[in-house]
Amino acid sequence: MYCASVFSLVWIFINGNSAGEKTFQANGSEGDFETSKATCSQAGGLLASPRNSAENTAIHQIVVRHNKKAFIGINDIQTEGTFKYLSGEAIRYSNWAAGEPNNGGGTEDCVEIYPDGRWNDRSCNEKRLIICEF
Ligand code: 289
Ligand code: CA
Repeated sequence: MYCASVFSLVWIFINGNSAGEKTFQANGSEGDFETSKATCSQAGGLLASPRNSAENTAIHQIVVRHNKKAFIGINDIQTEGTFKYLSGEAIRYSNWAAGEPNNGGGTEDCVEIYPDGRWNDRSCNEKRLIICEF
């Protein structure tokens, strides 16, 4: 038990990215939006949900490290054009790429973060790097 706790702390220290109270982590695995949410939940966390630029930068750095786009915990599944966190709270911070969100093809209800840190609305069925926050 003690070894496992020390290992996790060392692992977080080496691989995690912190912003304020949050630590963001990825282990390289990928999944669609539902799988990403479930994976983070099973790990005792939440799909990474940036609420300010410091948190977005921490997530962005993980995307660059893995060279893989990632879903964030924001979507407009319930009401087209109204983006909300997983809690149902409407977002107040955003970092959309130019021209986004565009609901391309009429089916883009999830949000991916690009290697430049900007956001794009994208189909929830794509597979993306899973980044969790703790
Ligand atoms: O299927 C459309 C997506 O691949 C993306 O294509 C372009 O990058 C832009 O139109 C994006 O908005 C879109 O999500
Ligand atoms: Ca889009």
